[in-house]
Amino acid sequence: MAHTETLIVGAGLAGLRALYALREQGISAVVLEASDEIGGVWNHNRYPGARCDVESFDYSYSFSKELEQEWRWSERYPTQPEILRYINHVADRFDLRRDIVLNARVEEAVYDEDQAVWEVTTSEGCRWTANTLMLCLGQLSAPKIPSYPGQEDFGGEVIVSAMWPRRQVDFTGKRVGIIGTGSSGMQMTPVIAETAAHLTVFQRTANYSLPAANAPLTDEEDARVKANYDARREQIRNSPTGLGFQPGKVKTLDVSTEEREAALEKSYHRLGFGFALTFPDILLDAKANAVASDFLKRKMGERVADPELRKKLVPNDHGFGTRRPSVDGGYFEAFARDNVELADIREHPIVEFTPNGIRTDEKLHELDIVIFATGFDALTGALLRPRIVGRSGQTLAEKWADGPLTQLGLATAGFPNMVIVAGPGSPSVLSNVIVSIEEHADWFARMLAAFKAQGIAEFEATKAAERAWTDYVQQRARETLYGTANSFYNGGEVKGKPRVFMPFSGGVRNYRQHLQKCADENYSGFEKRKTPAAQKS
Ligand code: NA7
Repeated sequence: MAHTETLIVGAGLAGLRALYALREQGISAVVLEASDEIGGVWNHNRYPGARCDVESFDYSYSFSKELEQEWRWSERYPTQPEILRYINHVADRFDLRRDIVLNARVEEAVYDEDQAVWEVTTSEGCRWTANTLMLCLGQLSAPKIPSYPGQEDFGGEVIVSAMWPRRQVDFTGKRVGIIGTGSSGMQMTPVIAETAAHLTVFQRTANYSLPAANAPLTDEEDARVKANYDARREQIRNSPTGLGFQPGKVKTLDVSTEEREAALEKSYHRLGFGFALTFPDILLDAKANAVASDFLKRKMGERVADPELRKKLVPNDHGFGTRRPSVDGGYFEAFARDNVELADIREHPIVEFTPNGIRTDEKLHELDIVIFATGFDALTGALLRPRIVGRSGQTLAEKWADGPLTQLGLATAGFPNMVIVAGPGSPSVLSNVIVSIEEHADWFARMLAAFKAQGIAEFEATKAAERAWTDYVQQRARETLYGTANSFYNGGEVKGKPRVFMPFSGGVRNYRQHLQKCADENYSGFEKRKTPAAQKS
């Protein structure tokens, strides 16, 4: 059985960054990665058209000035292959691979209360012990895969967007069906439409989307951003959602109709997600939200010529931003092609798969390939996949049966010496996640170094602190409009999942202040013990 001070689970953007941060603080660490490659979701989501909907300059690490200056992004919104290249470059440049173990899926982690160590077993039967367990498992990484009657009899191929095969999938001459119209479905639709003989998009809920306005990055733009990168990073760290622009300060209804329209028009063409921050109350006030929603519905409608199709493709059941919107590159325009068809499965639900395709209650859609772009068991899904056993044999799944409980999104009582990077209770999915990742990685590294220096053998979130923070997360969410929709933010889209709002909606800047206060108070909300609690009793 091998031992390290900290076992990091997951070699995605979070795991790599955590490894770097721990090394900087002189703490040994090993990363266990289930896949045979690093990269996390950027390794698995290889579907055509996959790209990040946060700008490349902002969706990148800030810890190294040299890296920041050296790396040259080619487009405004980076593609999946480019991000994966970046991640691999970082791993090489900072010599991270020597502490990464691939093909090591963590099946079980059990806390030994007497020794204050975690005992971890991988699917290959390898065993590790560590003083601290750091979960870097991703917030949108456990795919949600529906199962339909007759699915096993389908004669074609079924592909899950988030588990895309490494081989080239050739759509030429194929009849393809995509189930799901979130970011993944919307990104792949125009790309697959170009080569498929026929494409059917199965839509349950129409989604808001903004045009990506993607473009190659010119040398001038690259130089301009790199000359002022520090200021941009500072702006990001002090922003609501971790994006590199100044959010609007004046409320929606405090400006004239013309000014409002002009401001929305400007951000619509330039900001992608940032559109939500054109005015500060778009996600807080129903009237303000209606203004932004109506604007977008009009814009989306203008992209669809056919009036019947327009009615179906434009959302009518939720306000903009209450579910995650998309940033697309030609999604609506794709439906103007002869080979692209929309199947409204809210109106005509899927009844079954047949050997030849998918039958709705209206007709049989004959298909050769079906793609599930059906999203993820968000925030808690990946954390609950391994069997994690804390004090007194309690599993994390048992502890979180009614929803996640965390002290500041960092840790949960009853699971000493275990921390979570960018999980529930942190801004995670409501922010540019790499900002939250870096914040957590550095913060945890400093905390572990401080505890090491203080001779702390065991630290544990207190029940009072996690109750207070979880209530605060709910309170902040109630101040927003997020509660008006079922979404992966609140578990509303997974059957049987507790209906609890999970991410912290108070913003990146505000969250950072809470983290700082906690650290300044020598990590308040955590019990710190030089001797493990079990040894005392
Ligand atoms: P999302 O945004 O969760 O979208 C999933 C889509 O799949 C959405 O349209 C769902 O419809 C649909 N869905 C889910 N389950 C079903 C079933 N059973 N039947 C039909 N349709 C279904 O996931 P994405 O992968 O697109 O994007 C997630 C994030 O990953 C994205 O925000 C980026 O950060 C990367 P619904 O809306 O629930 O009716």
